[in-house]
Amino acid sequence: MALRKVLVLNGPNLNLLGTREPEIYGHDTLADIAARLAAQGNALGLDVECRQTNHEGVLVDWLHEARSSGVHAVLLNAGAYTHTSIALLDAIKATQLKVIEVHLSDPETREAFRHLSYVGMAAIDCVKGLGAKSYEVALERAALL
Ligand code: CA2
Repeated sequence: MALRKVLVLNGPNLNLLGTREPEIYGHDTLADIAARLAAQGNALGLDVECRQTNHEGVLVDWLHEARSSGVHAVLLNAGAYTHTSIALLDAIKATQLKVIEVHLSDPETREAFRHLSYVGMAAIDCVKGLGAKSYEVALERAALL
């Protein structure tokens, strides 16, 4: 039987992980995180694919594609689009995907402009503030869905 697929979508500037602001985002690169998630996915019987884009519309397109390809769940760190994107909110609602919101930091303990999450208005769960481990906890939760 085919493995259930989990898509891990990352938004703007997350390609810079591990290069700047390690006190907020840690030392791991996105490639490090992707490699660990792939191994964890193997153990959980999940096919994990990680992607990153700096473009809002690409995230919307990937959510549409996830819906039509029958993805089991999406882990979504939309970066700053989390706090601005009604388009992402609409896409999550329209696709009815099981989306788990993920953040390395805890936006609610940071600047006020990070306290609002449009993604969170449609996501079924949120894991934040654990650094790279946020993704691993989110993947464990996705396996239980
Ligand atoms: O904590 C998170 O995961 C965030 O989604 C990260 C976003 C931020 O806008 C959200 O409020 C919370 C920013 C990602 C920027 O990534 C960088 C990586 C390395 C150096 C600088 C920025």
